Amino acid sequence: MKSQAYIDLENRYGAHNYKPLDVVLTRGEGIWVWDVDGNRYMDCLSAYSAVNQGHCHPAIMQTMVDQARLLTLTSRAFRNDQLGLLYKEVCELTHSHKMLPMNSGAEAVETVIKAVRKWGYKVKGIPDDQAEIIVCSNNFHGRTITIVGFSTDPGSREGFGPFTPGFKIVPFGDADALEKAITPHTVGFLVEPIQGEAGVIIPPEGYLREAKRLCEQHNVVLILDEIQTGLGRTGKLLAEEHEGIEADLTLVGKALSGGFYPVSAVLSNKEVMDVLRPGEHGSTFGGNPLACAIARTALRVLVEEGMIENAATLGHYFIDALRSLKDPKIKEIRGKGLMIGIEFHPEVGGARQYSEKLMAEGMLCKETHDHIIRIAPPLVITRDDIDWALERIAKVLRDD
Ligand code: IF1
Repeated sequence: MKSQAYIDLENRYGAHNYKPLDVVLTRGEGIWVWDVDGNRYMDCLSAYSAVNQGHCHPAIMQTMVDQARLLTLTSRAFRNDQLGLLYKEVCELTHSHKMLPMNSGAEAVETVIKAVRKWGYKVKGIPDDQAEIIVCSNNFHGRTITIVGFSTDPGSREGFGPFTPGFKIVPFGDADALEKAITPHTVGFLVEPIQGEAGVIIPPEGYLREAKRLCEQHNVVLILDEIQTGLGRTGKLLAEEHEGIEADLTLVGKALSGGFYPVSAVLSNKEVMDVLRPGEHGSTFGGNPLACAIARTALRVLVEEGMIENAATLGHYFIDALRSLKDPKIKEIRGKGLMIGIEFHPEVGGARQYSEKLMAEGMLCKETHDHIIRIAPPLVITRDDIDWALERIAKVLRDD
């Protein structure tokens, strides 16, 4: 079948909760994907940073096949020979002392909300049902009712109320506002080190360090959502490293499996997770042997194949080259590592047109919030690949 036939099927039988580009992909390898008509594209979204290791990484694929032949799911009623090994490898790699495995990023966020509230009641001594968690405006932490309830994006929350109470919203990047929002009932501060969906918004230098200091001062748990920024995307294993801090709780997901399987986790540097007792939290698939085996290899190749350092080096190269285009339509180029955003002036008429023009040139990107194009290729990209992309970006902007 050709692309249109697949598009017709999706339109006829599928819920319309997305507006995807009309490209029907059938194969991926490294930074490249192919559509059903045989056209090749550079994937500059990496499934929102879930494919940092590149599409269909052979070593991760082999692990998945081998483990799938052995044991896929036991439930946590029994133990398995992959979970403890993943715990050890993740905790040593991230300097964490405990890990709780889940499946989607949103489930990791919901897990941390439960854990930090219970820590507030049992350890910090906050009156029952009075726990407050501070989040930032323009946040994105997932799509559950509780999470969209503290979103400031009307499109994420309209029509889904009533929402979960107990959240306060402060401007991102403003440490004074954070300090003013802390009360004796505050149990946690949940924040993305760089706001991805908001358009690759990077906070002022020192903001996260000050947030860490304020959290320590007021006995508030600092929770960094590294589901998108983590695992090499910004040129460090975790984006917190750019500020030389360690969060109390860290959320990871997406590339934790290299795009092969939903795997997420809450990493804990504090006793917070010890408040969860047997039977108080879990999930059918959380910590299953297939997920754990895949995650172990996904982390191993990320480190052993130098992907993190590559993201740092080539991120600088890519951002500098984009800035040197000096195109008057571009308002700002933002980024850290290979997490890059190109913000256009509103007068150009929105960024979607550039997603579509770049697709015609063989590059798949995604616009966000009308005026921004996100550029986030797999971390296995080479300098030559980036030069290939730069030629096409320059052409699209020139021919505009
Ligand atoms: C969609 C956005 C990105 C995340 C952060 C938690 C989650 C995400 C920082 C939840 C997920 C995904 C969701 C996906 C598109 C993508 C996305 F556009 F929605 F906002 F990346 F920016 N924290 N982000 O980025 O993880 O439950 O999805 O596994 O909903 O279309 P999840």
